[in-house]
Amino acid sequence: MPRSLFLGLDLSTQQLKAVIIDDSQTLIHTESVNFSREFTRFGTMDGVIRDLSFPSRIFTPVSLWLASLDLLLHRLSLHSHFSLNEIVAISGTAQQHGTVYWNGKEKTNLERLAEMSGMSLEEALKGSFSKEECPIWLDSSTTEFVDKFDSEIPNLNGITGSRAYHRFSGMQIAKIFKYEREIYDATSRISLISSLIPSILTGTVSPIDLSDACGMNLLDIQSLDWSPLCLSVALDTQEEGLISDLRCKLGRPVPSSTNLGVISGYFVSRFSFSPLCSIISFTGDNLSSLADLSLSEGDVLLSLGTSDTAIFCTSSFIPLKRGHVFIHPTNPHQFVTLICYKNGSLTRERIRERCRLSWDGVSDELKKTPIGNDGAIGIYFDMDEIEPRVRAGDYRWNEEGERVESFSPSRDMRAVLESQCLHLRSNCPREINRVILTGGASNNTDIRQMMSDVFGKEVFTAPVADSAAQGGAKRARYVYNSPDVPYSAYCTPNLTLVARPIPENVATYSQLLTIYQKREASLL
Ligand code: XUL
Repeated sequence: MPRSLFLGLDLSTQQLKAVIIDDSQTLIHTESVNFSREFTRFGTMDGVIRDLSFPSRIFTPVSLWLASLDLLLHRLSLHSHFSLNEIVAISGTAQQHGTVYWNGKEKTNLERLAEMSGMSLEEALKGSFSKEECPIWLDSSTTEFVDKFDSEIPNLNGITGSRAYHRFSGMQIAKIFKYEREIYDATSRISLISSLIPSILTGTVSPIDLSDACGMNLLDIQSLDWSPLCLSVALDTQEEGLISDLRCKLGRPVPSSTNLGVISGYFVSRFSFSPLCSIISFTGDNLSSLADLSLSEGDVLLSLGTSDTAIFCTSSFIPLKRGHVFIHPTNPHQFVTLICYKNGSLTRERIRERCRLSWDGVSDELKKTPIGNDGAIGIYFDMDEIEPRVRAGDYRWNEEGERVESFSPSRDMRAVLESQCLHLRSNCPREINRVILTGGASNNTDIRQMMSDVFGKEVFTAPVADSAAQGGAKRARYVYNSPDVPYSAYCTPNLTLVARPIPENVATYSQLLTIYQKREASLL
C-alpha cells in the first residue's frame, strides 16, 4: 500500500526548511538549507544584505531563494526512507511582509520550466524578475510612507487590521513606485514571499494568500479585497488606470486553504515528484505556527522571547491601536490578533542580574515574598514600550500606592515577573480556555505557574522547533484530505500540560490586575 506523505516548506529569513509528515501526522523527515553558510556567493549575512549606505534598507536576492529551493529538493531526493514520489501535497510558509517583483517574462519562463529540467531553477528563471533585491520584513527604510498612510488613512487599522508599519508590504510598494518608477513599470506581478514558492512549484504566478495579505496595509480585511483607498494612497494618485494596474499586479487574494493545482513537470522530471502532487496556498510564518498549534477561539498563545508576543483568536474583527489582526489561516470565520510587547526577556534578565541571582536562585528568592507582593507593583521597561506607549524606565509603587525608588531584591524579582504576566493578561480577551506558552522563558516553572494563576487557566507548552514548517505540512494534509471536520479537530497539536491554576492565587491576582491596570494607566 503506497504511503501518502505531506511536505511543509518554510522560507524564513535565514534558511529554507522542509518537514515531511505521513497521514497520521508522524514526522518522517526534516531538512534545511542555511542561506548565508551554504551560498556565500550571494554575500548575505544571516540571510540578508544590509545596504551600507542606507542601513535601514535590508533585502535578500530572489536568486538565493531559488538556489536554496533547488538544493533543498535535491537533498530530499537523496534519502532512502521515503521518496518524493510519495508526497501527495505540499504547502508551507514564509517570512511575512517581503515582496517579489516579476517582470512579465515569468509567464513564458514558468510555463516552459518543464522543458528546462536539466537546468537549475536559478538559471531557468533568470530574467523573470524586475528587481533582484527583495525588500524583507527587517527593512525600515519607509518612514515617509508610514507617515503618509497614518495621516491620510486615520482608520487604517479598521480597514486593514494594522496601523502603518515600516515592514508592511504596502510601504515597500509605495517606495518603489515613487523612487524606482522604471522598476515598478516593468513589474507585471507582485508576489509576497509566501506566494513565490507555490508560483515556482505550480509553474504559474500564484495568488497572494488572504491571511498573509493582512501584513500589507493594503487589504480590506472585511471585504477580502484590496482597499481602493489604500491603493490610492500607496500610489499617491486618484487615477483609476494606475490604481487598477496595481490591483492587477497584486492579483485577487485567495484563502489559505486553496488548492492551487498540481506540481509543474519540471519537478516531476528533475526530482521524481508525482505529477499528481497538489500545491496548497502558502501563508505567513506566524500564521503557520498557529496552524501547527491548531489555535482556535479561547486559546491564548504567549511567546516569551526577546519580545513577548500574545496571539489569540476572535470570531469578530476587533481592530487595535497597536496590535495586528489577520484572517485566521485555518478558520476563515475567525481572526487572529497578535500583540507584540517590546520588553520581554531582556528586562527579566536585567532585574535578575541586578538582584545577583541565577535562575535557580530566582525560585528561592520568590519564596521570600507573598504571591501578589502585598499589592506592590513594579513596571520595568528597558526600551520604550509600544503596548502601551510608555517611555523606558523602572516604575515602582509600594503597597500604599506611593511611588518609590527601589524595592528589596526579592520584591523586585517578584514584581518584574508578576507585572509582565499581568501586562499580558490585561490585553487578552476575558473569556479564555487555555494558555499555550512557547519561547525561552516557557521552560521556567515559576513563570509557568504564575501565568496559570494570573490567567486562572491551565498552561500548556508546545515544541517550537520547525513549528512553521510543521504547520505547512499539516495544512497540506488537511486541504488534501478535505475531511468533514474542522481543522482544529483534525490536526491535533503536540501540547504538554505544565501548570494548573491554584484557586487562592487566582483570587489574589484577579485583585492585583485591577491595581496593575491603574498603575499602568497613570504612566500614559
Ligand atoms: C511579523 C514579522 C516577522 C517575520 C519573521 O510581523 O515581521 O515575525 O514574519 O519571519
